[in-house]
Amino acid sequence: TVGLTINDKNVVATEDNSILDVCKKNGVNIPTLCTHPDLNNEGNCRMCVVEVDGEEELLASCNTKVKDKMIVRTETEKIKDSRKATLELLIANHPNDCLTCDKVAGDCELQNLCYQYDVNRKEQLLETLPQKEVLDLSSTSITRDVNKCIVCGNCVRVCSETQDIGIYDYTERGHDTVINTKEKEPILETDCINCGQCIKVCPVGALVEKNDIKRVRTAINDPNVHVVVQTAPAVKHTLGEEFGLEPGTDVTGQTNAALRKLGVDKVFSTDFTADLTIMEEGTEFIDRVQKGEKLPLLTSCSPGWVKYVEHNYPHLLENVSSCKSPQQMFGALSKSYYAEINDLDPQKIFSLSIMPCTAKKFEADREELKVNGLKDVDAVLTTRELAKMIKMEKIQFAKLDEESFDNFLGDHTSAGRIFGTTGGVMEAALRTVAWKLSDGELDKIEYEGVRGLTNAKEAEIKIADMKVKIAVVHGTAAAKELMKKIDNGEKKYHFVEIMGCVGGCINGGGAPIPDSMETVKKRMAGIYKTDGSSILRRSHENPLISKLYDNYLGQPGGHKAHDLLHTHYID
Ligand code: HC0
Repeated sequence: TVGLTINDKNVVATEDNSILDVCKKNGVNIPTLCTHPDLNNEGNCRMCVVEVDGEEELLASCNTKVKDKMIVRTETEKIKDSRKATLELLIANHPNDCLTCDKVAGDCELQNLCYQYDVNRKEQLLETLPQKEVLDLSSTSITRDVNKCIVCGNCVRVCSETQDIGIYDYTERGHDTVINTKEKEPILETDCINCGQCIKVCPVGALVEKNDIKRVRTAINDPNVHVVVQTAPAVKHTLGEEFGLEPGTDVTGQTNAALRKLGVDKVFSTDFTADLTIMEEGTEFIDRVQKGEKLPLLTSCSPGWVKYVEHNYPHLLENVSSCKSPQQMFGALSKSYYAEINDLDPQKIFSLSIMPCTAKKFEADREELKVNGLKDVDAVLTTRELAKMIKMEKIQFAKLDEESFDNFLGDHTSAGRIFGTTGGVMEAALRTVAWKLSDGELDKIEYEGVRGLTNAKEAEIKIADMKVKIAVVHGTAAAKELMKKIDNGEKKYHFVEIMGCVGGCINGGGAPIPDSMETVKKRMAGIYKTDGSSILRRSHENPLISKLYDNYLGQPGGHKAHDLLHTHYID
């Protein structure tokens, strides 16, 4: 350990820590634009400079290690002037469109720091610089405006290090350095899987989700359109963060109430069709095991992951479950089962979904998921977009009385809820598959081995006279490692759950920001807390699902279920 002083206060630290880390641990705030708790530091932004006795120049605290007897100051006039100058340079190159920027005020770190350091663009006699690039609107999930980029490098690192995809890179040199896609092509033409992790680490509005609020408003305000909404499992444990509640807090009831206040006609839940997915995917799994074909079965509910397979392992697409994701199953049922029961014209139903995921916008747009020419889901809003709408309507979210779901497509078991975290789909499937294969004898509920944030989890589970080999991975970097081994025969499994984002949907690209793995752990704990206190914890126990099969679908895996709930990816 070493002893040093920070702003005249003695502190103790270990030598391998940066000044920034030690300051943070001791409650000393240092502004940064290019650091993120889940990423390595590159020291690009120069906002975190500090004064160290004996050093002439200011030092970047993020990549300067502490030393014994160091004397550090974090907020002198010299430092403030330097930070202000850095900010002035950044905003001289930055579009002046804060009024209409999709990065919400308060979420834009650049704007926050300009307030803090009293940087006023009007005082500057700087010419408006020519626009460097046009807005990239090619992706259905991500909007990219190079003009707003401050070259912090966070998107480069998250895409290459965390996700191991790497569509972004630094281009040009010196003052002209910008971040662009590697071949400077539109996002749509890259290997982007739409996961949106780059949006979450962008400190400004250079990367945002494609804004679908206007389309949703238009539908809600049209008296001839019937708007039904589904909310994803992870949304129910993250939306509260936008209104000051602890990560993980279960806000299902308040979310239902807020959506009704926003004017949607019926409020339902993706957790319901997550239960349905288990019935369909469980049946598919048992069938493949009995026939010994297309194993391992790979889950299909994460659209970022499905896209990743299409790009990298097209020859393994057959292994991907034919089940549509719960989002799409819900959409398909809203325009068939729900429409029939309520004597509604499917053409007049607007199926809206609230997702923690930017890739869900892409999924909803896929041609091969249409039924009778109709899209299952008409619009997808991220958790952040829903929060924006709630704030714009001045709804006091945290004070709302809890409300329940509407009938038919809402109530669910907590097996559907745990889908929102890595390992959840597998655990929910095991709860039902074990019960089915053992003729109701095996009623194990909690499978600890598939839980947690370990990159790759695997287990061998004895069900009746079978040993089922399973694996769970999350984040495409870990998926890449596992897929290599599956592809070359080094690893053999029966069933593999893969989610495109580290931690699963609770860390989706549409989740509240800022967040980090620490936040993700709390969100995960919230989901398991709700699961632990639920009465119905296995998908096959959902009475609404039994009713759906009895009155409409017939058998799991049957003809009608196939038409509505299954697909074949044809990239
Ligand atoms: Fe997920 Fe889903 S669990 S992908 O993360 O399977 O986005 O929350 O809604 O569809 O249910 C996201 C979350 C979903 C779907 C479900 C699955």
